[in-house]
Amino acid sequence: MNTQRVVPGLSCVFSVVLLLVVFGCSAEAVQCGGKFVGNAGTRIKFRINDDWLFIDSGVFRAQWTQLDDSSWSKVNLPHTWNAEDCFSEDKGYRRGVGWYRKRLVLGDELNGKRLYLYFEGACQVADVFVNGGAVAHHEGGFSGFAVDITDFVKFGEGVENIIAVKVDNSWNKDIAPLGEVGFVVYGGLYRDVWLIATDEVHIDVMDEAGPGVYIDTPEVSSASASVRVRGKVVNDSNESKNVRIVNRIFDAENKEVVSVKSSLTIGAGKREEFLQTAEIANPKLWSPDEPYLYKVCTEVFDGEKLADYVENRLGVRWFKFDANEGFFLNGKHLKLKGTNRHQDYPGRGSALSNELHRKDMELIKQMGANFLRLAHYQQDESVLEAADELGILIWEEIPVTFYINTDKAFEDNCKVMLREMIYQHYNHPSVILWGYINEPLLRNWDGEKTKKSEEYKQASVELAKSLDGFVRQLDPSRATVLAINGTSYHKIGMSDVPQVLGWNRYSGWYGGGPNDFGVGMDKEFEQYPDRVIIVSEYGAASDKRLHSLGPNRMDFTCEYAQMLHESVLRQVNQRDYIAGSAVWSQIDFCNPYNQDTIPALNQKGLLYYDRTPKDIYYFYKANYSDEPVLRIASRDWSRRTGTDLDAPLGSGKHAVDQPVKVYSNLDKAELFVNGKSIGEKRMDEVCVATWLVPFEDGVNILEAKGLQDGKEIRDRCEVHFTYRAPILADDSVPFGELAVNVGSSVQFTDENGLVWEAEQKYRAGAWGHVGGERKKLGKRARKSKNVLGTDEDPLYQRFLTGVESYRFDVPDGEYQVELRTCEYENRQAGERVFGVEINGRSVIEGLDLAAGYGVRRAFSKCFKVEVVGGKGVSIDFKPVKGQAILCAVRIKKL
Ligand code: GCB
Repeated sequence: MNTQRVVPGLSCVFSVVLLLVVFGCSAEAVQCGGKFVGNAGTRIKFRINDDWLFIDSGVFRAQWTQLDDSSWSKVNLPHTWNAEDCFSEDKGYRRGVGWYRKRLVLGDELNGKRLYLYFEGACQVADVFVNGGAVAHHEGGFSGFAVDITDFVKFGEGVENIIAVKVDNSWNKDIAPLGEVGFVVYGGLYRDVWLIATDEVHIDVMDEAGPGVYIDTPEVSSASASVRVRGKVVNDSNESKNVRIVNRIFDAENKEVVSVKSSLTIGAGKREEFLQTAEIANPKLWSPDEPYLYKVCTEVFDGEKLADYVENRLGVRWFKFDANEGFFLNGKHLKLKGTNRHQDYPGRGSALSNELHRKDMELIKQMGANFLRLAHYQQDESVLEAADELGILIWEEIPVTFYINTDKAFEDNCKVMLREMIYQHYNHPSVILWGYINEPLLRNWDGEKTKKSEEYKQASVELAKSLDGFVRQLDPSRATVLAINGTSYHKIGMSDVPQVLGWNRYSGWYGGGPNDFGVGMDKEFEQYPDRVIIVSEYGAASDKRLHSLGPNRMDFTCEYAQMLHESVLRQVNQRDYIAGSAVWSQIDFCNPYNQDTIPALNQKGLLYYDRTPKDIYYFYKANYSDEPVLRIASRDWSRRTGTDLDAPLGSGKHAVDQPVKVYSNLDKAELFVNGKSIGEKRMDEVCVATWLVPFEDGVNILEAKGLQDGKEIRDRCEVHFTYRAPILADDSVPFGELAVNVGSSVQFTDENGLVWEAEQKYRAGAWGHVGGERKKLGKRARKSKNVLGTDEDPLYQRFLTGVESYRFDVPDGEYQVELRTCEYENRQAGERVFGVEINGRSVIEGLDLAAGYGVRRAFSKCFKVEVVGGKGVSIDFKPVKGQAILCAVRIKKL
């Protein structure tokens, strides 16, 4: 392993150069109003992400300096050990201990400085050792923490310091989140780690790992803003010091706007607080449209010497919530157009670079959102920075979700998390809401939905009250919020605790229909007119491979998700008392306990997990963004099939009308199909217009055109359409291949682009099933439905049981028939046994899926069939014990 050397240069400018070039680590110099003012006396920050060693198990005394760690893996931070296993087929991921070690050489020049390790996040319990000695213990996986290592380190060329960190993400009853929470509690040092060196006189680094300087604007008008700067200065020397604190405020062009000074006497080894106020005349206000940022530079002088220097941002803005009219920013009404974000990323888990965090924020901004809930935990500093810079209002929360522990230790830990979150992110003008609980009555820690005892309910309310009061006291300048998912929270008195009530409302997904959304919200408003309401979650999951012309609740088709989002947003817009809404969620994310059409993924994102936008992303972009948007919403559905049932025999391939939506914020658009206009349409109030497109067999080129201020805006996409004759043996439409998603009302497109059509009953001349009952795997969304040994889960998750036969009235010739099936119940060997005959010839005998393959494991087999005498293909199921099961079938002309 490389040893990292950390030596400050003569000035910060030099240290950057030297460290980057010579020692390969990165340092941040201090800069004030465009010029470097740091010198060897001021703070230096080194990012120490590279060259760590890692072992994914508990090791006896891994902090020992002499430990032989040569077999450990070399890793760079950010790092998590759960990036892959959270997607494993058995629903689990490793929750346990991992150890990290790093060797650090500290130049003699650092001797006499105060030295700290700053961890932006370690999930979820961390024990930090330096040179074998225990230095710190931190609980909570989502906030930063600082560790004073000054008394534990050695200096000098060739002298290695061993930093060892034990990280443990085991389930811990005293630390939120508890149990099966719907996202991954990724273990590891998954955010940046810094070494900070300060003078003995310095702004406090250990103050809940916050910036040590806290800025707010108690009074703001367009004429002036009063700025309050509070801070904590530490004197770690052994003599009393008189220090001078200077705060300079710079505008976005780095021009000094105002400065204030004060002095403090700080006893040896003591910490003192300062408070200064400054006025900014005619302040430029911060808003999502114009996220104007000032900078507050804090200098601490020890005599004439600049001892410490930090920089913080300042956004001047004020806001209020109103129960009738919603949200106001800087005196103007602003509907919160929002979304939710989890922090994980394919192949990396939670260990994202700052650049990847930033990219997500840019995608959110590009969509036009002005509001984001950081669900369900504190997120990376770079996320908050991006929110300030891009102009996205933030709801940040701690990870108390689904279930609470009624013990005092749990509550105490929640308070630690709240304090850390508020201190660490206090200076971000984007933050308007601090959250502390999400749906605590939903589940038990083991993920089951159990009825909660009165005692538990009461304890939840008490916890809410205690946390709410705690937050109000720490930061009266923001509003408190919690999220509920039903009226049971009203009954126990929880809904009146926060200043803003978040409603997670999945009308049309987990139950009811999309229109129940508005009905339910109106009832709320009528009964509780004084509550400020925000819709904190709504949404529907979708899978790019699933489509339907008649979509249904929880069928995972893109069409159902589109319909639901369009309906809910329309209803939100119609109601002024709804302060705003946040889609669940911006991006698909990993949840090992979700076993939907793609196992271990929550598919309610507007973007796929790899960040490719779904069609529905453009619905929001059209509604939320001021940029011109014109998007044909059929990229996700680029392979279609259809039949003209009235087509006479021998009449060849027909065009078939199917709906295509365009999302646009232009007034109107014209749609062209294969070069021909099929008409102009006005967009409705949520930016949607639908055309019936006559799809021809083969590739169809769709083009949409519209005008914005005289400028033409265009979009183009291709849809491949396969025409299916109503009579399969019709010579004028030669038969090639037909695949069926048996037992399902939706079509499935496999990775080769083959469409497995929705199921139908047999009709003479055509195809379909005879007998059988449609069933699906798992009764509820959360029940395990993962089918092992395949990625084509939707083909197996819905099926027919008791099917008698499957028929295809194909013309004479040679065919390949593929049958797919799977045992879906916990059956013992011998409980379900059946055979299969094709055109009277036995092809499978005594198939016992449970015995031969196990439960929920995909089975498929192909057979050759010769069709003669116009008899078509009849696949007949012969039950021996129990009923036959068929999941999918495919027939291909050879
Ligand atoms: C919720 C939860 C969220 C889940 C979401 C869902 O109500 O707050 O954590 O991920 O529903 O997808 O079911």
